[in-house]
Amino acid sequence: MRNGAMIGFAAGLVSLLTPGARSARHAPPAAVVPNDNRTPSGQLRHGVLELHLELRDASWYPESDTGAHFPVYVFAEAGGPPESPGPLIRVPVGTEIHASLRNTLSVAAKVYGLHQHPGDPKDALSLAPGESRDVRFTAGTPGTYLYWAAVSDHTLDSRDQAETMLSGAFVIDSSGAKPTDRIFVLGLWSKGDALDNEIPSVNGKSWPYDEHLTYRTGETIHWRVLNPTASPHAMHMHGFYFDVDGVGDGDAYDRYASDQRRKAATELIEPGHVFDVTWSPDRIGNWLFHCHMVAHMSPSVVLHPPSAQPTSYAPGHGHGTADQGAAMNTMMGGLVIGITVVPASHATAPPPAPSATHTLQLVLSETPNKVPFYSLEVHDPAAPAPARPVSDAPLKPGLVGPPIVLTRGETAAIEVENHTSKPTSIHWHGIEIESYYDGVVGWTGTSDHPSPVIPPGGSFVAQMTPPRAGTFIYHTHWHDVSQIRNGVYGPLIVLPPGQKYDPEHDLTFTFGVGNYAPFGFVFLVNGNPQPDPVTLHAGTRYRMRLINITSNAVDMRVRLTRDDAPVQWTIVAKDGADLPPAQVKSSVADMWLTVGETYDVEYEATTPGLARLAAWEVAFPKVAAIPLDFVAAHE
Ligand SMILES: [Cu+2]
Repeated sequence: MRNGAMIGFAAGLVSLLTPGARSARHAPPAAVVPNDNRTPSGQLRHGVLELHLELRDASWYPESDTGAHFPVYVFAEAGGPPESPGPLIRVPVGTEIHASLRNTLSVAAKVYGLHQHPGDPKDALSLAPGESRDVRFTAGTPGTYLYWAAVSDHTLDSRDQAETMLSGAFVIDSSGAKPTDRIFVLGLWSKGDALDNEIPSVNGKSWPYDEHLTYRTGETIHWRVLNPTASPHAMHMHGFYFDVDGVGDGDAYDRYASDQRRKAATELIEPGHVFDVTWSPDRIGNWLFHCHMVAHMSPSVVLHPPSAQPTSYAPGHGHGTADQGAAMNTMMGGLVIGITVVPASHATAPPPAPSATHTLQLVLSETPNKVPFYSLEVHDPAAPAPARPVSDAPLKPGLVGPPIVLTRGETAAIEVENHTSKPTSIHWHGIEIESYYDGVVGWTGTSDHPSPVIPPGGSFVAQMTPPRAGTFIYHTHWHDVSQIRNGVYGPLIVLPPGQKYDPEHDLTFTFGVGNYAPFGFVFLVNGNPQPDPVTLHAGTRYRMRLINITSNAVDMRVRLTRDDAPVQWTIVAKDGADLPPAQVKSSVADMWLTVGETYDVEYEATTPGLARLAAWEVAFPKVAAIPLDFVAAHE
């Protein structure tokens, strides 16, 4: 997926070694101004947009305006400051665009996407150093598009270092539309191929220095999310679903018919792609929309080398009010958007929380110097403890927590007891929960009453009344990769009222990762790198709950095969939300399952035989697979 070729920008390398050090004989390039994509660029008169763009050298400050900075190439509007993302091109359908492009760089560049949409994605304008060119075209079909440039022969998904910032949004509104949406252009600066070498950002800044959004309950919100980076991302919303209204590949856009819009809490976005969403918050408090890759939601190692990091990294007070700054001690960084939902002006006080009728405990403990380091138990008086998928065999550690089973509409109180030596916090992924219980320490809840850390020896009672039956996840929201790679997660299953949990026919496959001898870094199914076969029956319909709660497996593929060919199954739910009838159909059992995503599928083998459920990441050669042995139908 990613091309690791490193570009030897001499100036960049010098500046990386000694940030900010440049020859005194030259003025440093101007600082990049973060672009919130709210103001279209150019002059629109009588159906014609006059637009003058330049490619410029600039210094990018991903965090504070006085912090670490990097030499980059960016777009600018003539006479304006260098911007990241590039100046917003936004016009009504039918607009004629008259654009000029000037390359002020000392290197040649190719500019893509400045043409009628849809168009040929390979269509590029080549500009020698110092060269200017004019283009004229009609905007094209309404939708969300990208324009971008490279100073090499790299494609959009292999750009590196300074050229990764040469990206901008290009939106064509339908006739008469009054834009009230927000546009988020994802960023990923890199200095090599490893996740450790990246600086993720949104609209030109990294959390917590990016913009924080405030909405009212009941408001209808439209967002456009654009990914001109070299990596896929798994964009996850805390506490709410969004409806995916349309998707595009940057050059062609597909607006879904209303019965084909999917509900999602996590949406995969491939390099060069876009998606548009609509959502509406009905609960107040602080929330997040972020990439679920741990590497993209943690402080960038480029900006915060481990040697310089205190054990409890606090991003500080560089953005927003002092209160917000204090609330941001969440050890997050990068591709994270903070959202605060306030009551609508006419809002009445929320009804008092119902008292819990279902009380259970989730107990975290540890076994130092052993694998698994962490072990999780669920004590639920309402349910006999399901067999924990763990074995004493030394090669088969069970790095996964047992399922927690709740009932739709029933208030549950889950007491998380931390018997480990490390602080933690648990996030109830996908559940439409009150903000305070959502588990992002120091952020969710409110600034006066934020979600607390669960210290060693401490406990926290998370209360929730799930409004929806489906497949969810509980997992650590402590941004310490060792917890997510040591099994501090498990399936969270919500059943309709009256239904009993039936693990014979209701199967959960939780895909995770671990890193331990003798396997090294491995994929796990239900906590095991080499799980034992499961015996099932032909002629019986099974529900299979598929969960990706790895650390960074954003482009994970799942396939159910017999005789090496994928079978047909039926997808019935995504992220815990049942699919509407128009979207339920039989499909080939070969699909993406990005990190933080869940899917429920149904499958019935018509004849006995061995099947194999396998998951792997495109860029990573190891496969996690579980054999499913279908025996003759029950008599
Ligand atoms: Cu990401």
